[in-house]
Amino acid sequence: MCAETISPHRHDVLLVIDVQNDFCPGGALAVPQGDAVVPVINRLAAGFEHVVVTQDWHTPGHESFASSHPGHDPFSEITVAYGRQTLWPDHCVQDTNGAALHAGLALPGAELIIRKGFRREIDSYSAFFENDRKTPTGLGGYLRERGFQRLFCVGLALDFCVRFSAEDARKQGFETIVVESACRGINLEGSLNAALQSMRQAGVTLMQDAVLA
Ligand code: VGL
Ligand code: ZN
Repeated sequence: MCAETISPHRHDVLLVIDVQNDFCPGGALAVPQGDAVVPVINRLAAGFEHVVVTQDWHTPGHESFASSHPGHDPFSEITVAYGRQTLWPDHCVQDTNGAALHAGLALPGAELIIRKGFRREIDSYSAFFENDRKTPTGLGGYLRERGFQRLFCVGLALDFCVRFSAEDARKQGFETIVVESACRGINLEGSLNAALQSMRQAGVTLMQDAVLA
């Protein structure tokens, strides 16, 4: 893997997406090697003045859970009010251990934790807009008001929450970089390749690996 050197400056933010127990091995919606991102993110975070964290934060009985739709299996799709929605195993239920950030994350200076997916009827992959693509989380306004210009996105899962967050960040006018070595994907029916292609098309910069200068 070819590592690029980065020197974060004061208008840069490291956006750490959904590094939660349920997305790590042993969790309810485990991403293969999900926990491998933890030391990579910790190393990167040490070089950033500004770190923002997201947390998937669902109600019990959330609409995105297969268990809320009798007869439908996890990883199948249904149509809901806002369009197609993949159904997931119950995960990241508010205030449970599965929803907690991975204990190995060392982000003492994180300035904001933004929670998403907390409305029972709407899922939210993106850190900016929920899956109806209309309901804002407020993150765009926060980042603009703070004068940030460039976002480095890392975390889980590369083909869902990282992808949609990065694409929305770009649409919101932020220069957006995804560091792949600090992400892992679920890869549901080719979703990993689709995500990489879609992010490139959206103007997101993909870095295979990054080390601090
Ligand atoms: C995620 C599926 C469901 C993610 C969250 O963090 O990528 N994926 N909820
Ligand atoms: Zn979720």
